[in-house]
Amino acid sequence: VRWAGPTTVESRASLPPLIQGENVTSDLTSSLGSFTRAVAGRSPESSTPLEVWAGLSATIVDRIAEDWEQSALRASAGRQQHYFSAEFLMGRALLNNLTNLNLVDDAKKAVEAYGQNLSDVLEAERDAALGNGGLGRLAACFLDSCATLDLPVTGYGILYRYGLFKQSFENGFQHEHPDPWMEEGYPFVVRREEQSRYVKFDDMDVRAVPYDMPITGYGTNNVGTLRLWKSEPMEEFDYDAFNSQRFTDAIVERERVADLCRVLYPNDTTYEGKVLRVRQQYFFVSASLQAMVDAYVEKHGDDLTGFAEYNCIQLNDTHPVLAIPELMRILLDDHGMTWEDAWEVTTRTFAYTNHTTLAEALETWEYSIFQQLFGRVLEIVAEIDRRFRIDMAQRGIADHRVDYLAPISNGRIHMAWIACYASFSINGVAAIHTNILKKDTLQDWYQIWPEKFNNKTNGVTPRRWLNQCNPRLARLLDKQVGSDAWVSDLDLLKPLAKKVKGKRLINELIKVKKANKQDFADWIEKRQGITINPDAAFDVQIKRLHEYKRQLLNAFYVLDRYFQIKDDPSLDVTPSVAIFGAKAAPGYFRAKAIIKLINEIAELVNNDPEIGDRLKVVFIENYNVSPAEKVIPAADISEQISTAGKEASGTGNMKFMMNGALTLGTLDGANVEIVDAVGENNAYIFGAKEEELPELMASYDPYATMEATPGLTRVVNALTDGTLNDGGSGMFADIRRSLLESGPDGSDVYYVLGDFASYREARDRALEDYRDEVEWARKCWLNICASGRFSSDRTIRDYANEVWHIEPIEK
Ligand code: T68
Repeated sequence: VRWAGPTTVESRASLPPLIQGENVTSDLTSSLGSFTRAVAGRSPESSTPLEVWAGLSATIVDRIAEDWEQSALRASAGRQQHYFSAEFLMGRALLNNLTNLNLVDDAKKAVEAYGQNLSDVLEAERDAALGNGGLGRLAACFLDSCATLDLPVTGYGILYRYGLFKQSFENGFQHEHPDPWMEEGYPFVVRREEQSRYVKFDDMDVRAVPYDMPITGYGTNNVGTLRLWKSEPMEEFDYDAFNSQRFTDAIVERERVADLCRVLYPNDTTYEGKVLRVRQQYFFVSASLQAMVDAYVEKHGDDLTGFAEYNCIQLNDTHPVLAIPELMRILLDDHGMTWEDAWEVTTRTFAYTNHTTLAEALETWEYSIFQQLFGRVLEIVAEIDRRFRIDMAQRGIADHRVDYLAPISNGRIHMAWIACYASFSINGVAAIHTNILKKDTLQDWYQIWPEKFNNKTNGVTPRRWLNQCNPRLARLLDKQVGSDAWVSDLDLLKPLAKKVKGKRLINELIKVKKANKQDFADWIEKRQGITINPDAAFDVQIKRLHEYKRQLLNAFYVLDRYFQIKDDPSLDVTPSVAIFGAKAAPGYFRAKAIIKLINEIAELVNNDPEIGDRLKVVFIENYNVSPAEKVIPAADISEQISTAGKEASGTGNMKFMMNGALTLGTLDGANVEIVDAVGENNAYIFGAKEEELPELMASYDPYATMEATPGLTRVVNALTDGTLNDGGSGMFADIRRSLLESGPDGSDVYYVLGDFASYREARDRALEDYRDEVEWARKCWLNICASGRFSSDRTIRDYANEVWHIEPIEK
């Protein structure tokens, strides 16, 4: 039974609930009453929706506590997988858990018994935004799949006090505000005081306290764990300092320790060499490894040579790569192993996932930072480096190559090189991305160790991204499949493709999309006061703001269309709404300029009566997991328009496909595989290809391209000719320079002007096709039915079979 949203509450009565009967509702009602009273200190009837949320959430934890304990016991009996990630972008938890436990209907009744409303209660929950974007959300989808597939996998990360900043628009400019996501209480994490560990830095020692989050699976009583570490002072309080009048010193020391976990760094693609960031990384990997090694010793004794038979660690990008020298340190110093034995264990333990080919994202740390923070870890890295150089020389690798690939060179520590050297598996996140790693980014490593390389195309969980966020479509799929089995086996949708000619079915699909669009229109009106026409085509680009993702290309299209209508006020175009959602890293000036630009274009277009419903622009403020759940089910067109070769995979593209939106995209990342799955006729592909770009760029003249493309000069000029106002910031002139000026800061390196004509043609064609409602819906249906390979269940099965070598736990 799933939550159908505030407008259409309808249970799936045909499906037997896991737990049946009146008793469940009355039990739940009485626990909800108790927990809410305990949290709020007043009756559930007069509690706020947030208090009822806390009461209901505590009720859920109460229900799963014993299954959780049993699952952890079973998992620790055999070989286990550990997922290390500095980010987990979990979003909301309550509805996810209610759905997994089949308690949605009972919860609704229980909440209503106290005169409250489940929709308001669910909407009161804050997103756990402990991640920046795709990388962090991928980690969250993976945990969901691992729990559903009964796999013994634990996630490890950091309990940030402030998640990704809250975004507001003031005068069209992005402003950032803190996001204290758990300060009003958060029942889904449990503090495990007795599992604390000490993490030592050369300049301070801190206590690491784990907060465990239960991860329920769908249709199983298996419950996985996400362990988030919080830093605390070694002692509760320094009473000596306090007594000797150094009260403020004692406080300052406490704050220094608390600082460690205070904030998630908001950069997604640029690397920043901040001491605090490397402290965070070391902190969570050291605490996690200590806990793992202790657990091993308790079970198997002090001989750690068999550690890698029972444990495997996936490194989510280079952020947790310090785990490599740290495991060496623990094995050498705490357990007296020889270097050779320790290295053998280490190199059989780690597997590394790369998420980007952008040079500016590669983490390298200044030697002096390691010196200041952890001299012993640096010694170990230096020894890895020394042995690496000998190893490479013996393999006959040229000196300059060895120097380039060494863990330490030019006074810096290269995290990706340590990862490649010490890991037994290296993977990219889409086929094209893995190929680029092999031929380009990591080519030397590929030449030495081709067998380490493998592809694991990303996926997304169909629980959150279809079953929960799109209950109308889910009900339609239930009917077509005959059960909800597709929720944990998305390949079951594949044979439904042959029903594409069915008139009734296609009409139902059209009705579902319409209702979803109406919901989104209502939601955005209430949230931001913008009125949109639900019959217009919803064209959506939601993702972090980055030049390579080319929100600018989209914005230029909108501006061009605006001018076309102004030139010919009777122009007959398919009405469309361009919907954006994006946060820019606070220090990324040009990304912020593009946000301001889109907001200015929205001002211009939305307030021009001559344009009417033909074109509207919506910028979803403070885009996050929850707003994504609102807009994806309502989308008609999915914008995936990165410069070919730049987007490692993309995962939003998969969520749109699952919800019946058609991809408008370049042949980049997982778009390539989406088109392969659904067929070229059911997507809109444009633009220069990855293999064509080097040659194109070599002779590229952005100015001449602009002039040769009808309408484009006017669009680019609008940046600076007074059409659009950047509030005197100079931002729009900077955008123009980035396109037209020569030199490394200009030159249109993301080929925006070069791809414009081809993009315009493809988007025009998509909008034209949109007019044929039935034909369009058929394409949507084929996309939905072909989306099975983009379930994270498939991705996780591949990791489990090919890299982790783990089996579902026996129940
Ligand atoms: C994304 N990377 C890729 N990085 O851009 C995307 N980076 O193509 C891919 O689908 C996704 O990873 C999952 O594989 C990121 O999201 C970050 O967020 C990030 C954060 C900190 C530092 C560097």
